[in-house]
Amino acid sequence: MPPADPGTPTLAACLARRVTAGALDPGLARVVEALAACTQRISTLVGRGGLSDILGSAGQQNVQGETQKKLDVISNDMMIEGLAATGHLAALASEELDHHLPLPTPSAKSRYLALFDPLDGSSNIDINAPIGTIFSVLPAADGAVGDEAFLQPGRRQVAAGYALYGPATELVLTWGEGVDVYTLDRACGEYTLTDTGLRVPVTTSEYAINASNQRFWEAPLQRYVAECQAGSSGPRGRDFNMRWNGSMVGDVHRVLRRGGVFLYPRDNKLPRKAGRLRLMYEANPMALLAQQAGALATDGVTPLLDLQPTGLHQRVPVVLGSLEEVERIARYHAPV
Ligand code: AHM
Ligand code: MG
Repeated sequence: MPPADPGTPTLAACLARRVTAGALDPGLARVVEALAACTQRISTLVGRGGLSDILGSAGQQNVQGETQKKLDVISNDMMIEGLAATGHLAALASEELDHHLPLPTPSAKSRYLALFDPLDGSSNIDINAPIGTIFSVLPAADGAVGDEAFLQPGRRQVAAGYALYGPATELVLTWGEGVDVYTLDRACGEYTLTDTGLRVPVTTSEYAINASNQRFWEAPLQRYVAECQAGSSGPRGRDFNMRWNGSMVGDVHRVLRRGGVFLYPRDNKLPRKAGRLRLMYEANPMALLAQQAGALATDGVTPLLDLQPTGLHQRVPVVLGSLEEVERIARYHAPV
């Protein structure tokens, strides 16, 4: 393969530079390097589509009662295999595993916990539409680790990001110091820095929601969407556009890139569930990315990053995006 373009730093070079500057713990760099390598492998597989035996159902359910696709299972196995040997992870947790998986950590220092949704947007797999991998890294305390060790508020994340498998594969990453985008250069097999310091516009005229659930939404969301739909003839005084990818990675990526608000609210379709999306490995990493890009992510009222988790697979309502819209929705939730 040809070498990477020397003018555009690779992820490996960016990690090495931060480690040398003392800005990044080498153990964490190793963990992120391994996460990125896993997503490269998944990207290669996804890119083969129907040429590999990866499409369709795996014929089994995960802990959340969802039917797993073959690619959910294969991606999960790839993530576990790729992360097991870093020597810096005390344990990992996945959407596809009932409980955490402890790992051997030869290093007493630099212990971390990794959480991931190995293949987000599963319903898009068989139609060749955008899908992704979402990940979060938390610090690990000394000693034995159980599921409860993962139940740390999102503000404690030391790294978070996702890979989007779209027309291009992009890795979007934060250490809590801004958001960088790396594009997979298929010619040299390296993630290459293509954008840095993403900023989400404060004002937007675009929203994203699965409108087929409208009759189940609570009053504040009914009001918000009705006002967007009323457009220039309603109280907002301007027309809005709606987009829905069916993959959180695809929808959040659009919001990070050009602004907008992504909504998966609490509804009364399944009142037992607080929402559709999972706090620990979907909402929290996206919330850190949003916050680092100048946007905001709440459950309608409270910033997601402030929530004290109560379960590994806990679900949460998500309101994420351009500041003005997320703040407006919080006002609509305020008691009158
Ligand atoms: P998954 O992790 O099983 O793929 O489920 C999460 C996905 C999100 O990516 C997306 O925002 C949402 O589910 C789509 O839900 P819907 O089927 O209501 O469109
Ligand atoms: Mg998901």
